[in-house]
Amino acid sequence: MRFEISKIRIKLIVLLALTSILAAGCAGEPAAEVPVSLQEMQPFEGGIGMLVFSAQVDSGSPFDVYSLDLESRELTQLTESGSADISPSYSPVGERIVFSSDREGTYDLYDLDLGSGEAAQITEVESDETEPRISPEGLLVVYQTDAYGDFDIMTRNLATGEETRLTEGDAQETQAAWSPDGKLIAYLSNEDGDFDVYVMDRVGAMREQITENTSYEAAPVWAPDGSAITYLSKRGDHYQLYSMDLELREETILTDGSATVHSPAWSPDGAYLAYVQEGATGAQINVFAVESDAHFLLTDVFAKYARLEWHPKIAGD
Ligand SMILES: [Ca+2]
Ligand SMILES: [Ca+2]
Repeated sequence: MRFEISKIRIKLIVLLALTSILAAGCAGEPAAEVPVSLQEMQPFEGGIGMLVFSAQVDSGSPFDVYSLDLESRELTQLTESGSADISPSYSPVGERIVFSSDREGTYDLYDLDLGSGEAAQITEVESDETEPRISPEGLLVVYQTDAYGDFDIMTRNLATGEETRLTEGDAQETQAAWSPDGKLIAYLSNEDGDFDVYVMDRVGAMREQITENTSYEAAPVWAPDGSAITYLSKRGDHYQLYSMDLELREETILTDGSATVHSPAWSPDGAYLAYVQEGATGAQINVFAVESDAHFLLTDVFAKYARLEWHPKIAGD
């Protein structure tokens, strides 16, 4: 029975990360007046780097981990377990990926060697471990677990297996993301009733609330120079992308409100922000180019895409 309850709970949380952002129903401001149609968007011509994400390419198959080479536009399927393989995160030089999979019944963390293609199981517990991200120096993986009854953030030392619980409250703490210098972790908590973005240090001692509003935030990620945190917030019909300048505490909206967007991921040089935009028949991956302040269409296949992450090294780096 506990298994069933756990499954329902993980569904709620994973859905937040994946597709539940599609969940309907929200009062508020109307959508922007001139919607950007995916069909009308110009294709992205930038040809550097690699994206990793989980995707469901047809409704009969589970989510698997894929990479997309931005130069060749080659899509490579990296996992094929018959189970849901979600939330991929690169190691600092990109030779490995940590991801979450329910192939043993509940979600656990796995370590995929991209050279051999072999995935080694990292956690082996009854609870659900999801949303892993490897620290910038490669020592720790931060992730969320429901082992304590609600979701909490933990780290695990990838060499020793030592685990540290960073949050202990009754609220849901989820979707942790490292600052570029590895000193801080951004995460979500609903301790105020709705979800907000918070920041803590890597042992959970110092905490600071970053957003303070009644809307739901999700999926915080740091700008590569550490100056801002980019996240989703639902203040009208759809989740939109926002960025908070951490020094000025000024929030900027990056998308136009015409469709639900999710899964933001910065390129390592901070020039581009990739994200998923939902359409009527599926989703596409878009790229926001900072310099031109313009949005481009990256993919040409409609699928369910989720949890993008840019390869940490750009070719020639
Ligand atoms: Ca908690
Ligand atoms: Ca909020």
